[in-house]
Amino acid sequence: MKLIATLTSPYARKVRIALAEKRIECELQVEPVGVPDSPVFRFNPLGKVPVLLLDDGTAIYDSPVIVDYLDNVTPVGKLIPEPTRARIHVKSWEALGDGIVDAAVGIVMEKRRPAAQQSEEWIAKQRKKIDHGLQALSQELGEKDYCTGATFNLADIVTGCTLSYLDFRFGEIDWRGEYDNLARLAEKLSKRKSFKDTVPPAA
Ligand code: GSF
Repeated sequence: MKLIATLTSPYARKVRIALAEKRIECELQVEPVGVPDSPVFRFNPLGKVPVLLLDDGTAIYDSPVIVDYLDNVTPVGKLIPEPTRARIHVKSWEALGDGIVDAAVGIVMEKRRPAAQQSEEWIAKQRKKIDHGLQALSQELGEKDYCTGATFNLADIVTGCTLSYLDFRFGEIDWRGEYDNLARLAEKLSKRKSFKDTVPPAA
C-alpha cells in the first residue's frame, strides 16, 4: 500500500495521522501537484492528493474516503464510531474542518495568481467561511476534552490539521486569541507522536 501525497497537504496529513494512530504501515510517495504534467493524474483523474494505492493497483481518493477505508482495515484505534448518529457527527465534523481548509487553500491559490487577476471579493468570501467555520468548531468543542467527547477520534485529527494549516499559511489569523478551547485542544494534539511526525516543512 502506498500513499501519494505532498508534505504540506493538510488533507494528506489527516490520512498520515490516521495511518499512524491505527498503526498501519504505508509507504509515502511524495509527488508534485498543481502542475500540468503532475504524475498524480495517473492515479486520480482530478490530479489531487492524497491518493491511497492498494497493492492490487486500486486507487482510493479523496481523504474522507481513504480514512473511512483505513478505519475498516483494522479495528485498532477506531477513528469513526459505528452507531449511525455518532458516525455522522464525526463525518460532519470532518466536512466542517475540510471545508475550512478548502476555503484556506482557495485563498492560497488565488494569491498565487497575477495580482491583476485576483479577486478581493472572492478572497473575502472564502475568509468568511474560515471565520464562521472556526466559530462553529469552537462552539461545538465547548469544554469537552476532545471534539466529540471523552475520546480521541477523526474529528480531533481533522480539527488539529485544520488549525495547524491556518498557522502554516495564515499566521495573521489569531484563532488562539479568539478561541481558548481550540488553543487548548491544538496544544494537546500537537504532543501526539502522529502529529509531531507529520508537521509540514517550513514554507
Ligand atoms: C481535496 C484534496 C486537495 O485539494 C481531499 O482529499 O479531501 N477533497 C480532497 N488536494 C490539493 C493539495 S492541498 O492543497 O492539500 C491538490 O492536490 N491540489 C492540486 C489541484 O490540482 O487541485
